[in-house]
Amino acid sequence: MSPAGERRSWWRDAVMYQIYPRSFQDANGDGVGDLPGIIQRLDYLRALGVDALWLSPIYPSPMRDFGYDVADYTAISPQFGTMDDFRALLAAAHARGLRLLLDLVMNHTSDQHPWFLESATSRENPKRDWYLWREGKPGRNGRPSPPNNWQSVIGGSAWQWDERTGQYYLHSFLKEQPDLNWRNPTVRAAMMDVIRYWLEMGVDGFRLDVANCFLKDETLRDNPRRVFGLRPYDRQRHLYELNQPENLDIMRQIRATVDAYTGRVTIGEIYALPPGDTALSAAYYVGGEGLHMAFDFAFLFSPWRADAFARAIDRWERALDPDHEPYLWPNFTLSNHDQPRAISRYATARGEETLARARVAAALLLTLRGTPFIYYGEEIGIRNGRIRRSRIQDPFGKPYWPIYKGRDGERTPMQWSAEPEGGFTTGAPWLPVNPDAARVNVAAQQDDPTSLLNWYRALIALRKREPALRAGSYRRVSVSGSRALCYLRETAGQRILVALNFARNAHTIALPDEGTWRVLLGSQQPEEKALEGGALTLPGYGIVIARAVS
Ligand code: TEU
Repeated sequence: MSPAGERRSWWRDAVMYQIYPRSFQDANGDGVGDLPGIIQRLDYLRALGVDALWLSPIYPSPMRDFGYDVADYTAISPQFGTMDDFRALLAAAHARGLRLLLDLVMNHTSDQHPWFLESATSRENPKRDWYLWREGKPGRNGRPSPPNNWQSVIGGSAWQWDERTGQYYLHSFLKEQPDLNWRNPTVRAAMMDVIRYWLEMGVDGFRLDVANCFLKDETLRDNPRRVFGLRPYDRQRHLYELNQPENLDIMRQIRATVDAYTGRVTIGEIYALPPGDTALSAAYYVGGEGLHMAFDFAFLFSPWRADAFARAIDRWERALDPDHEPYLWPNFTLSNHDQPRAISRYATARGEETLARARVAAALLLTLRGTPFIYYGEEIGIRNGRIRRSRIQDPFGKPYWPIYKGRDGERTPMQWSAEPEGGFTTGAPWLPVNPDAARVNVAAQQDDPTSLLNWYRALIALRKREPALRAGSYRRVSVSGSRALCYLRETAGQRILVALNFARNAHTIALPDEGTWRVLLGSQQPEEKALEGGALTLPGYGIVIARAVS
């Protein structure tokens, strides 16, 4: 494949939309979102203008981690529907020009997966080596202790003792999520079959859960300690269970499997938290015939400062080196199902100001060089839910309460209308619908030209219309401390200027002095207004997207 041919592919031009299926639309009244519900909302998504949907896991699962504990990789959870529903969703999405990506959770399975159940029966079982079973070390009182000091993300040792066979197994996450042994070629082959199963059906690609965790140090060395951190997990440097060099080989194998089919895409979730250069970790997995894309989560942890965002963009741009062949491509994301929603991270005491920030954030996300990922509800300004302790569902939310309340807040139901339960369900929702649903909902924003929803639509439509916004280079013009960021997106024939004021007060920026600029979209300025060269004064939270008029 020629690098030039690689430069234009649908996923580089696409706007992606993440659906957390439990919370999107419930069609059968059981309080949990489902596939028929998603089908009902495809026209909404089409009108929003997004190009592809990524569904968080929909496979059969005991739901200990709400689907990130898979019990069968090639079936659909009855909670979400049937395989016929899935085929219907795929066809209905494709009929509307929407592509569909699945979430593949392949670092671990559920402890209820038949592979693990078999593996746990005896040390001699042929599937024993599909997981990471190890002898304990001799501990105090003759009791065995874990093979090394690795911690699970949720807390406590990553090793679970199994009484029946007298060994430990590794679980990087919950103990109900045993890690697979990716050094075993049979495991790899089984997973490639899973990938081909969905590709054959017509699925357009995959988001790969914790793609940098699959391989662990072969000799299980202890991680060195760090002094600071909330969880025991944070008080280690993860040298030996993350980012092992051989992990890239697996990504290459996945890429090769996917590339046997045309037009499919892979996006790796690279589990890397600041401090540390998250962009470099992510870039590693897209270089050298690795994945098509990887997430750099820098924006999820960025404070509300123009210079902090500018730095995150610079790091990502630098890590992905635009001159690299094959062409490496960034992506940007403000929110997902694991971190508090952006609008709430950036909220101030004033509702109007919070909304103004959400507009600036959206303009940034949708005018950068790189595929934008929108998290469901972001486009209408769903806030992070406040979940009472008794209603906490996320297992990650329990051990560190009240310092860390888990991830339910960012997973509350989509707010469709002012109807009961926000129009999400006719039953009792699995997580409470935010109390503001009567006011903040799709129906209320649909026909309001000043709504956040219509701002997202306008930005997405603009990105579609203007090649420079999709494919142009990124060049920073100026960054004024915490307050304002201005950049150019340029192709050979087109130059677009984006100026964003992150502050509540007006701010004046210097425009690149060549030519005149015509405003394409802006928060305050009327459209199509020409800007003089020289200086541009942005009102508080002002946004200008303008094209150079030659
Ligand atoms: O996330 C991995 C991960 O980084 C999170 O578990 C993170 O530690 C947590 O959100 C606290 O910040 C992926 C999935 O996105 C997540 O939903 C799953 O729970 C996890 O893997 C295990 O599959």
